[in-house]
Amino acid sequence: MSGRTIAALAGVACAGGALAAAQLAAVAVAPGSAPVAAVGAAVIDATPEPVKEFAIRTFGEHDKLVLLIGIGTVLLIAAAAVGILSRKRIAVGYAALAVLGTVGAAAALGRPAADWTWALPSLAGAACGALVLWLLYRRPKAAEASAGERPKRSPWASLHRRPKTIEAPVPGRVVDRRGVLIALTGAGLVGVVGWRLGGTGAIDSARDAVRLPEPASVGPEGSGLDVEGITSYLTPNADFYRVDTALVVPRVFPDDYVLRITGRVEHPMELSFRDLLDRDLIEREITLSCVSNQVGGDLAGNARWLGAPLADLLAEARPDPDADQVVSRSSDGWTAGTPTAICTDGRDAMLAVGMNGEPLPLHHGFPVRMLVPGLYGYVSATKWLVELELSTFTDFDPYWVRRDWDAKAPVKTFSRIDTPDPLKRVGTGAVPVAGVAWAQHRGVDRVEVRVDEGPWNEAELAPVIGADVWRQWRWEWDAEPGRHKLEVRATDGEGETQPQERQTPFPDGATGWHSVVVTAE
Ligand SMILES: Nc1nc2c(c(=O)[nH]1)N[C@H]1C(S)=C(S)[C@@H](COP(=O)(O)O)O[C@H]1N2
Ligand SMILES: [Mo]
Repeated sequence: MSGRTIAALAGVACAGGALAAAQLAAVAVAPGSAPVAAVGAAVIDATPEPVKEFAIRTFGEHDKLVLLIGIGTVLLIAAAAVGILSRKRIAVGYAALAVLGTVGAAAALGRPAADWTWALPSLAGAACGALVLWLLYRRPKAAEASAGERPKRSPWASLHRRPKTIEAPVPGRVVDRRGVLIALTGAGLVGVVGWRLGGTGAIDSARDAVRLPEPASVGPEGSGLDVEGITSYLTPNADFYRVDTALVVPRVFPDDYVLRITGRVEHPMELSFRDLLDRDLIEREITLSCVSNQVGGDLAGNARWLGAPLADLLAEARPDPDADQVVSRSSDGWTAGTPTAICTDGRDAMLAVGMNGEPLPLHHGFPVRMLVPGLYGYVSATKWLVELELSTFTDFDPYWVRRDWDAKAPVKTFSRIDTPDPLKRVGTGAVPVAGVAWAQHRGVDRVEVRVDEGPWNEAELAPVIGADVWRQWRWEWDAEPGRHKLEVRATDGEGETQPQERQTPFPDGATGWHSVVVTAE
């Protein structure tokens, strides 16, 4: 290995040592305070809207993984370059670590849930990185300044006795080859320990220990159509789409849980998790969908939710008459704003604790999330919910509204072809065409399919249990040989037909008919 490569690896070892130490320190402070997590979260918050849309469109639910890989790659390249430069000027290495520590600490302090201790992991990490740098890079003695010479003493010498060979000399410092190996291994080990200790073990056990009470009121059970390839009527928890800004999943322990009802209310309240479970809970099937869903997209799911009715809680808190917005706040500071009038108009708005018979999964808001049928998730479905603040639409802009998304976003009527697959070859004759359609809180009354822009054909619909759930549909197509375009459109319970005109998800939800092209032969 050339001296350059060793120096590059030494740079990576310093950065790795810094990040691993910080990861370990973050176990004691908070998972979100680790520098990569904090910087990643800050990047998510600062990303301009078009880039964010691009990321969701391109990477879907893997957007966070892609971000982490991106940050990791940038760090790796920068660390290698700094490692090489540090041979000539060691100050470059110390300066780079100082920048890493400062940026990490600043990003962590900027998180909504942060207190001053959140700066510590980044600072401790930078200090450890500096120590590794000091240990690895040393000034060669004049006598060693030719290749193959052995150093007399290095800082490592106190840790392991045998002298080691040094790299071809460059003016400046030389890097201890074996020290690099030790430092890389050490950083890896500390990183793994930090990662494991910071894992979800404790919160998983807390979730396993939750016993959900029986609901006081049980809603009807819907059912689906039996067609191969159609979206299942109820979405299993493991398959339910996930959208949020949380790079590190918030860990909210039921034992410490407090929900605060604050702001423009006559009677501010605090409820424990137990207080919520002890209320008369309702269980309802509700379809949740995301405003970022594209035509034909799958950012929607249907589950049986168990929760405390929101309207009753608000009634107890007695909102001021002018408090037209309920701001719901998550433990990581994310906010949504929902019209008070909609929360209290009789629909099944709830603070959910259960999803398909289980406590909420971690990724879906454990232990408590909000749900309001008929509204997109970003204006209603706050996960890891810790506060309801009665406010007004003039006084407060929640997270996505500050980023120019619409403040009041009812779900748009939507229909999707699940089968046949686009561009797939099908047989001729009877081919089932099927999918789902939704228009939460207005309901789906009709779904129509057409072939090659011919006349519309009415599809068969699954039995309806209410306006808040999606409906599966099915139509039997008599396919003739050749390439064909299939299109679908739905009509909601108010008689409005889904518009053909294509609109992007920004700022209040996509529109347009979904189509697939298939070849029959
Ligand atoms: N705390 C928090 N809650 C949140 C979000 C978020 O970013 N943070 N995203 C919202 C959005 S945009 C949607 S579409 C739904 C998605 O809920 P799910 O991940 O359970 O499907 O959660 C909502 N609740
Ligand atoms: Mo969303």
